[in-house]
Amino acid sequence: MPRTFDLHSLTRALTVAGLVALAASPAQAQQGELVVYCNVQEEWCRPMVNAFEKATGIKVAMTRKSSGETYAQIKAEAANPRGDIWWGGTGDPHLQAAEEGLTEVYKSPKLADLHPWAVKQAEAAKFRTVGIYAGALGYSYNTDELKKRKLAEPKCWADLIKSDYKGEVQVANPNSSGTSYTMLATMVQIMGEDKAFDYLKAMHRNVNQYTKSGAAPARAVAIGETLTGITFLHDAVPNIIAGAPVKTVAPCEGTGYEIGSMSIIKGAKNMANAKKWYDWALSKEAQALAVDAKAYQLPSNKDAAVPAQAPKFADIKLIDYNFAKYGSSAERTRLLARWDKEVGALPK
Ligand code: S7P
Repeated sequence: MPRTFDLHSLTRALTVAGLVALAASPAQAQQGELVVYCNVQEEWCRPMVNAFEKATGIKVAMTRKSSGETYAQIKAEAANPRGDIWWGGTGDPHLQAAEEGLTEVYKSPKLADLHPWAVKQAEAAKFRTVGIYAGALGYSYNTDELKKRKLAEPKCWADLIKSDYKGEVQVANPNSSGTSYTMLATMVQIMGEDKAFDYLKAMHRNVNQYTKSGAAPARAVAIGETLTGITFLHDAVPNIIAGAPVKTVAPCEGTGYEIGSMSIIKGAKNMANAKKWYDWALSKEAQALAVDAKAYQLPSNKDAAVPAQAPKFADIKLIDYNFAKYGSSAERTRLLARWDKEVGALPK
């Protein structure tokens, strides 16, 4: 008699086999997963993910985007969050997300190990974010290209709107890029809002491209695609170390800075693992990974070594950047809308 196909027994057998396989699977599967939205350069995101997976057995799915883009994604996904942890990126959009309730309150036991500026960032957001590094804004220029054009060394923001720099300034779009929003908010704080917009309109005549990513102009400077590029100063350092003909400028009028931040996404599906990442990322061991990744920000853990090549705040004329104001939802939304209308919309 032919054997009959017994669906019930087959399902039971497969279920048992599945359970056995699960019990025998490596630590990774048992520890679950984590979805990381990473905003620093890919070269730093990747080793962070690898080291965390190794330390915890948690499987990480990571995507890299710019800060403004990640903020917009988290907002769009708020009803059904797909990310767990937002690691890195300029502090302003993290503060905006905190104010809008898009991120989770968490007081890490590691807060005690951090510099006051990183804790201040957490307090400003009622513990919905925290500082993980700091870096100053400025620009870099290609020394070979400068010589070819027989120009004097630029030193100030004012140099970037001179007619000699027509088509020779590159900067990101402040909607996608936290770097560029920091520049916009910096100009407003240095010059006052109307003068800042006059300056940005004048700079628009010299801009060859508004990139999506904030660090891209530093790479374009290194290969001589543009004479100058506005970025965080630390984003130009790897190119200088690699031997590119590049110099950085901490502008004479003064400049703003970022407190790179980290937040847990509200409603994270892997909440316990998100907290594990959060505590781990604040440790000196995790922050030490930056140097190998050629990331030269100032770390927030007091015991983490400061990379020798990191631009020193003591050498830079820093403004007293008002993070609470320029990271507020109303101010950030309003300034970006004004930039779109008065600068982004101008013909090239
Ligand atoms: O490259 C490092 C870095 O400059 O990138 C982060 C930030 O997301 C800037 O990128 P976008 O301008 O593209 O958003 C900074 O926080 C970090 O220092």
